[in-house]
Amino acid sequence: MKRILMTGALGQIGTELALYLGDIYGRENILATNRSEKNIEAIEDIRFEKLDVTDGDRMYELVKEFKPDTIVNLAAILSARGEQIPQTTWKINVDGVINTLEIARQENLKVFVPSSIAAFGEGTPLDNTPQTTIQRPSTMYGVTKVSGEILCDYYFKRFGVDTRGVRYPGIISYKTLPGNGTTDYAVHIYYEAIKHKAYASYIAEGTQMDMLYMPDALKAVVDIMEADPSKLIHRNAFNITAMSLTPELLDESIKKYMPDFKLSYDIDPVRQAIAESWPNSLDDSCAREEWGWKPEYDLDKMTKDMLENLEKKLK
Ligand code: AKB
Repeated sequence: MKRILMTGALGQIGTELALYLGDIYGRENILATNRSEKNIEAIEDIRFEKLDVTDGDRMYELVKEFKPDTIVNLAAILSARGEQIPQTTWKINVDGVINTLEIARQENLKVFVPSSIAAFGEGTPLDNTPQTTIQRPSTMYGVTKVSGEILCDYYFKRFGVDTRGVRYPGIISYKTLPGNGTTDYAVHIYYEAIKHKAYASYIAEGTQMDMLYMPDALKAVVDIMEADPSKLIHRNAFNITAMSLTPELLDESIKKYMPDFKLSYDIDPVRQAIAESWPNSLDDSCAREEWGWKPEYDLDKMTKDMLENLEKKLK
């Protein structure tokens, strides 16, 4: 991976990944694209072009001109927003992957497409969820993520396109807010801790979901893309996780640094039902064995870093 075109580059992961990849491969070797220009200042001097991933012609034009060797396709509508606009979610999340894969096939490019814990659902074993298991998601976002996983496998097996990817759990970060998913509460709790020393969680006590701190999510992209292909048995949709969290575990951790923090509950039934259909904890041993996945941040290390950085950002 030397020259990279990113889609969805102004979202929660994209803004940080653009700068991270720019530091490693050179900022002139990154082309950040996004449907809107909102948040453009977050990617500093990285080149930006407007791109709606459902427009394959425009994507191809940009590839012809920029000549990347890799496309990182992050453009996606997340789980909670996806339930409000399911048809648009299908178009953006699946057409974006198909357009990426078709162009990669024609131009011999590598591809990174992230999947999600949302790709699991009814019938999936929820504890220590295996790499390969039943996938019957209950959200449109989840349906599109399973489709993306299968499409990436198909393009690798049928056409030899070098596709790779991980299943992201909830990602916690302080630079750009997530775009209306189910795991967002685990980000909001830190913002509200700094602003009001209190948070009302829309996810119920005892609800477990996997999470990852942003620096580990970024490193995963480079590690999987640079991994020795002869060691990859799975290639796409590797389970990765750093911690399985509940609202009360976050509360306990925040209280270590802010003893007067107060957690309460105001449950959102839609997001609660989605959370209950997702794994409690993932088995990420395939990622560990095949390309050395090993997260650096645990809950308390992440909490300390989040609170310190949000204190600087919000005060
Ligand atoms: C969401 O909550 O929708 C996302 C995800 C887990 O993919 N953060």
